[in-house]
Amino acid sequence: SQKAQKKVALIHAKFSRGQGKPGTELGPNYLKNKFLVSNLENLNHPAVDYADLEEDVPAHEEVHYNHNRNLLSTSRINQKLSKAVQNAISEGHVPVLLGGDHSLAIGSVHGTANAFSQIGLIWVDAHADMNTPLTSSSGNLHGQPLSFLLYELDKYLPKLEQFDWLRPCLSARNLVYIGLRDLDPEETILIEKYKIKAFSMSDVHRLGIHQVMKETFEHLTVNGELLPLHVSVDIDSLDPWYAPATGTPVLGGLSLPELMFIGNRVHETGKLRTLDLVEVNPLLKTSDSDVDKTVFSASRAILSFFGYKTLGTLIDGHQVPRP
Ligand code: EXY
Ligand code: MN
Ligand code: MN
Ligand code: MN
Repeated sequence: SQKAQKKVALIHAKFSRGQGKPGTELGPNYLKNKFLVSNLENLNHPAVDYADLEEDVPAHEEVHYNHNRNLLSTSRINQKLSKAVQNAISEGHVPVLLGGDHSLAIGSVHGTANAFSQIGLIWVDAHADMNTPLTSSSGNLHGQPLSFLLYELDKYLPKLEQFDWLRPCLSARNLVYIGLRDLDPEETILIEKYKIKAFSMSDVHRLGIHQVMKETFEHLTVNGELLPLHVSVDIDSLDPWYAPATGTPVLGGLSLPELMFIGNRVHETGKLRTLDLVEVNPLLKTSDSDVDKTVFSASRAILSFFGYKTLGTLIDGHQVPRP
């Protein structure tokens, strides 16, 4: 039998105020399904319900900054989330964030970064999520989490007293993007200026996903050792064929097998410390099969990071019966 492996600490992160479309707060209830839980068990990574976080600021108390909405609730819930992630890690678990919109990465990455001396962050997304409150045209905080997290971007952030608790915690050097295909002009400037490792969809096609992962791990290796990894998966990294029920779908994305390849390679390194799966919105559908497809893809994506392979799983003690 295999040696005991880390438990998965499921954090139900019911975020939706980082963007404008109701429904992402329902994501966790769909993502925690029987298929996910029973397969995690088979993979020797049993799941525990670790925390359940909701945005609880009444609408009339919400604070906005220019056109950027919901700073108070987003700050408060992320502060709680950061603590939950740090606690789960200190108890020896791997936190898995069931989102929720991508503004949850503020607390999630902050928690992981504060649990280790240095981490590597792999951001799998159609978008760069690197706007600041001054560059964002939408005013949605889910398009901005990295500007709150990176040391290098601190000087571009206006002073926001709601986020007094938050200090930048990650060097641009330790970030790798995979799947990019829809960037705002200032995001492209920042990626260029700080020489951020970014594999766009064209790079995925040019190199193949195998080479992309090889270069990703080389980039995140320091003094001969791969850094502890936080992987933030936006479901819109997938082509909308695989994940239609999401707020900002972009054609021309990753296939599910490519995303599962990313997950399998990360699992093989043994370095995964936190995983986010964000932006599933079960209300954004033209039919029920849109939700089914999206949840199917999201569940398999999560499982791939814990060793789920398309060839199947060897279950402890299972034998082929003989007559
Ligand atoms: N760049 C656009 C914005 O800042 O509004 C779109 C961002 C979409 C964010 C999704 C979660 O990745
Ligand atoms: Mn996205
Ligand atoms: Mn995103
Ligand atoms: Mn494992």
